[in-house]
Amino acid sequence: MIYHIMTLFPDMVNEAMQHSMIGRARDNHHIQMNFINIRDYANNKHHKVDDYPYGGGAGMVMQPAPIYDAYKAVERTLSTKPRVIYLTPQGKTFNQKLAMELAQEQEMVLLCGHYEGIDERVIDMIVTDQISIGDYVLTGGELAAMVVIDAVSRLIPGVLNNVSSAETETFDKGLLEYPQYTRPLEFMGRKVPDVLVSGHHKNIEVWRNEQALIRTYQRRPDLIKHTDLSQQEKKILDNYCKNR
Ligand code: 6GU
Repeated sequence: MIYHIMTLFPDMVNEAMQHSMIGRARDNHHIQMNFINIRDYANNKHHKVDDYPYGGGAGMVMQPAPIYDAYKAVERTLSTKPRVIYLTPQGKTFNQKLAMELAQEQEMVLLCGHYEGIDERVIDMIVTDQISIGDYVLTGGELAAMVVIDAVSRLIPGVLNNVSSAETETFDKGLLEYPQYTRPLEFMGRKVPDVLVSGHHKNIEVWRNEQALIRTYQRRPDLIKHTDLSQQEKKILDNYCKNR
């Protein structure tokens, strides 16, 4: 996967994405990041890329020309038209399903806006997808681009050392994860649940499925569609509710 990141703050993204799994994925060439500094495409000697909004109002708006020229410079290096993702609170809310869809691409362009936004005309001309990472407002698209890159990259084969963990985790089955424990067996008087040290693999699996279901029911009832539950799962939740 090649991410072409169009931004006024390439160092912010580059430096943040040098650590842990994503840093290793870059070192191993499972993913590649190409930074395009939009300011390099400013056509004036002060390298100004924003101006006052027509019609008035607070803040500044990013001008269309530098963004258009920056995009065309990327496009010229590619043989096919990539998806061009504009990170904006006006976009479609990002989720695991969209991450899985984007992980199928060979490359993508991520456009990070700043100030009050980007001139609508260049959005109409080059953008294919608009994505928001949630219902709150950030100062720029860079953090959102990093969220998308992180969530997509971990789905690319070879990026996680554990092949199956990307598949079995939270949201794949539409449920939250079961609780995890490691050594010591007892911490400040609190013991690890007996079943996990029983060595009985079937019982462990049953217990984990129950925990995942109950936890989702407690914390994110919106994720549970009762029609999708098996008879067995309905029984687990009924039991849990009765014994509370
Ligand atoms: Cl993608 N950008 C900005 N600036 N704020 C956001 C966002 C994106 N998603 C949520 N808030």
